[in-house]
This record gives sequence, C-alpha cells and structure tokens, in this order.
Amino acid sequence: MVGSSGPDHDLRACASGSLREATLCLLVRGNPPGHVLLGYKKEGFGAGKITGFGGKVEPGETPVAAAVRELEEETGITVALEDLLAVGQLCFLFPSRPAWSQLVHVFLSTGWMGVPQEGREMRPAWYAVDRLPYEQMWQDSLYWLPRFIAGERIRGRFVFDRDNETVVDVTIDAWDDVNER
Ligand code: 6U4
Repeated sequence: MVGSSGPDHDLRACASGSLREATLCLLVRGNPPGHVLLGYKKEGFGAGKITGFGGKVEPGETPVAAAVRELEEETGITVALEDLLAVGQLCFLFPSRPAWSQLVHVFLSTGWMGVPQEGREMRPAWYAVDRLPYEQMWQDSLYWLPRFIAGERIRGRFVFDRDNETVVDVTIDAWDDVNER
C-alpha cells in the first residue's frame, strides 16, 4: 500500500505524538520471574482477550500515574510510582481501524500492595511464565511478553491486517529512554 494512509505513514505516526496513548502494566512474581499477573478483559477494547492491565492516559496525566490508576481500578492492587519500572513502548497500528491505533507505555513491577480482585472490567489471574495463554491474547503478545518478562527493554511496532487481529508487520528495537516516565 502507498500514500498517506499506508503503513509507512502509520509507522511515522508511532514517533509523531499523534497517536492516543495508553498504558500496560505487568506484575511479575519471583526472581527469576515465575508468574505474571494478566487479566481477562470483560468489556471495552479487547473484550474477550487476556492482556496486561491498563488503559488510556488521561489529559494532564503522566503515563506512570495512569498506570498506577488503571492497575488499582482493574485489580484493586496499589503500587507506588517508584515501583513501576518503565520497560518500553509498543505501537499498535490498525490501518483499517485507525481509531484503535495507539502508543502503549509498558511498566513492570515486582512490588505492590494487595491481592488481585475481579472487577467490572477485568478478571485477574496469575500465569506461569512457561504457560502463558497466548491463544487468548492479542497476537502481538508473543513477540513482546516473554522479552519484558526476561527483563529486556524494548520498543515494538505492530501493524495489523484488515481483520484487525492478524499481525502483518513487526519491528522491535532496544529501548533505553528512561526519561519516558
Ligand atoms: P477505558 O474506558 O479507558 O477503560 P478500555 O476499553 O478499557 O477503555 P483502553 O482503550 O483504555 O481500553 O485501553 C486499551 C488497553 O489495551 C491498554 O491497556 C493497552 C491495551 N492494548 C491495546 N492494544 C493492544 C494490543 N494490540 N495488544 C495488547 N494490549 C493492547 O496486548
């Protein structure tokens, strides 16, 4: 595809600041990590899928503050700002559904307060890192989830096909911009 609505244009959008921003938070247990907390999304964007916790960054909010807020809303868990480690950014591009395209700030934490509780939006559960539920997750998860769990900091771009489910293009680089918080 060529022209201003094609993938090249979209790839530039990842860096242009024009995409809506969201957060994704991964809680990991064990050293080395043995389990990760994920949630079954009951409603809204990605309903029916298992994902990390997060949502839109509100106007005037920093990504890390949004991550703390969403984690509490979706799991009842409290995490201190300084316990959330910024580990990367994922740019999801849906050329056939531009309103879904978003830049996601990813955080990882090994320390928190509380026990995960099911809420209106999410049903949280711990998953063994060697038995992650990829068949119930967004297709892109396979590319980035094991790498974040392994302690890598990465920046990924994923372009989805017309079905808005199949990943057709993937770019992953190292990410070291700790100032993104
Ligand atoms: P609100 O009203 O903010 O609760 P909601 O429908 O829950 O809206 P939204 O848009 O706030 O969803 O947040 C989308 C969530 O989905 C964020 O945590 C980022 C995550 N997400 C978006 N695209 C994803 C993808 N391709 N793979 C993935 N998570 C994705 O694993």
